[in-house]
Amino acid sequence: MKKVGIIMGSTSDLPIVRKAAEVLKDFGVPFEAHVYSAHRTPGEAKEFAASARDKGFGVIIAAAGMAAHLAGALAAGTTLPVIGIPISSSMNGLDALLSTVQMPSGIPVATVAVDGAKNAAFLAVQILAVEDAALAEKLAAQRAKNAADILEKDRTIMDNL
Ligand code: RP5
Repeated sequence: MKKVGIIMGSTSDLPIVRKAAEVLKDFGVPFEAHVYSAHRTPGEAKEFAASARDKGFGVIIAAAGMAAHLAGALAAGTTLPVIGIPISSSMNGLDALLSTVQMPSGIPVATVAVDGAKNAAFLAVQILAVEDAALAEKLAAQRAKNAADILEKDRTIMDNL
């Protein structure tokens, strides 16, 4: 199976990024995490993007806050899909959301919600599941469990009012 690369701009992003790693672990998807910054370590970020496909990565998750250029910078250096997580380290994450999502044509970043690390991981799993039937089955099972959990809550909601 292809690996997921999880890149964060700072270790201060770790409390959010950890949630993506937990989802990937639940699905048994291999991943590798790094702290590379578009601004503080641009050379390492560029090298990671340039070599990611040859190193067995299938998708990259990039988390950054403030002037969040990391996902875009990685996307500029690879044709692998890049998923951006805007981190709410200032302005409730609105600065990071716009910095991550507003990419020029031809260099997309699939941007999830502010601090949306879980969905970044789910999307990464869905991308890998395009070519992996066993992984697609795990996703379907997870959706079914989600639905069952909600319907169970529906059955008891009147008792809680
Ligand atoms: C971004 O700036 C990082 O991704 C982080 O969200 C934010 C603040 O970084 P630190 O100053 O906490 O290292 O580059």
